[in-house]
Amino acid sequence: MGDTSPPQVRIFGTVISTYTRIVELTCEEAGLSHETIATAAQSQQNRHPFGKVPVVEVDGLELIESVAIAQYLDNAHNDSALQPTQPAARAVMDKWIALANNYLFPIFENGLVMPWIMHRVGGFPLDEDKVQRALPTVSRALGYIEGELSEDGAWASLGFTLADVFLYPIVRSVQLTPQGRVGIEQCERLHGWLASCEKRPSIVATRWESEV
Ligand SMILES: N[C@@H](CCC(=O)N[C@@H](CS)C(=O)NCC(=O)O)C(=O)O
Repeated sequence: MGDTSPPQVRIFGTVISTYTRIVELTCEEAGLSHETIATAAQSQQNRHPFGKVPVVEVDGLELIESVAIAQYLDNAHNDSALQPTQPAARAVMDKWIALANNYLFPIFENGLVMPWIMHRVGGFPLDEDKVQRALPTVSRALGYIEGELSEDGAWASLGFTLADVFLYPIVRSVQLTPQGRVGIEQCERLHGWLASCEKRPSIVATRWESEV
């Protein structure tokens, strides 16, 4: 008989959201049942003070901000298995999560990913000018990641950690655009890392509808 108990983690977010997937991925890695309740970021239903998703309910807590959410789930329910204990390794992981959130996501999302989502999902004409303007910065960011992976393996040298959990949905959404796919094909290490992640059950279980 199937498990009829309610999901332990309730995720309020948009279904094609990068950060909603980051939390879903963490749940899968921790073996936690979860459900995503479709909630638009800038809606009255959304309880994030700055209109972002996801917002999460778990263990009687309401949590916001994906770093806090992912760390809580891993610490409370997964023996912190996604976070290195050695301080230097931990600093590498934290650095890549910060780079992902503060620089990579805004660069990729604003100039490339969102124009394509607005076009493909929203049915609006593609903002070609915006995409073209963003491409040099997107290329530089991809080149930086590739350089770091080539030099010493960067976050990927740590095994699968929360850095992978954050970086995968962010980079994968770039790969799902035509320009991003071409750019990533030129980055051998980054391309290889994405391919290796794709075999992981948590990644398979959280695929976006557009990927299937
Ligand atoms: N700092 C937030 C960022 C979350 C975020 O940017 N979510 C995006 C969706 S992937 C969002 O809510 N965008 C809507 C908006 O900015 O209006 C976190 O870590 O949870």
